[in-house]
Amino acid sequence: MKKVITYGTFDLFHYGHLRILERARYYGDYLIVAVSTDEFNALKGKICTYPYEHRSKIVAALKFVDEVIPENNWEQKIDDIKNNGVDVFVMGNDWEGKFDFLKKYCEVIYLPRTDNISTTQIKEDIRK
Ligand code: C2G
Repeated sequence: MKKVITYGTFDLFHYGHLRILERARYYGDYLIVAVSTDEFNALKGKICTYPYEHRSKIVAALKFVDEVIPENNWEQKIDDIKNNGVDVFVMGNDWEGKFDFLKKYCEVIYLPRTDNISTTQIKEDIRK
């Protein structure tokens, strides 16, 4: 079984999130999504609208997501890849090159982001 992993906050879940997860899934047969905990988001300087419990359940409900794990820190990716037998690491290309150090452990793929949508944009739209 070819296993894929991807990471993210997935706050105010939107179509861009859906597309990256759907595309990631089809690089293998099993998709693990590591969702950033509220504590880790604070480290990333992100204040989430939805708590981890909600963000992780929304992602877990998607038919092409097989497993959700917490992302607690920047350092866990190598262990996640080794411990879960991951073959492919996928991220949106706003991260292009940032995770090339993982190429020693698995395939690293950056996919084009979905244009004109972001959690930040949604928050601004709601404020109008
Ligand atoms: N994304 C996308 N298109 C958008 C918005 C986001 O393809 N319009 C992708 C991002 O490139 C990322 C994923 O959706 O691969 C999740 O995005 P965020 O929730 O913003 O996650 P981020 O803050 O980038 O956290 O260790 C990695 C971090 O956890 C990534």
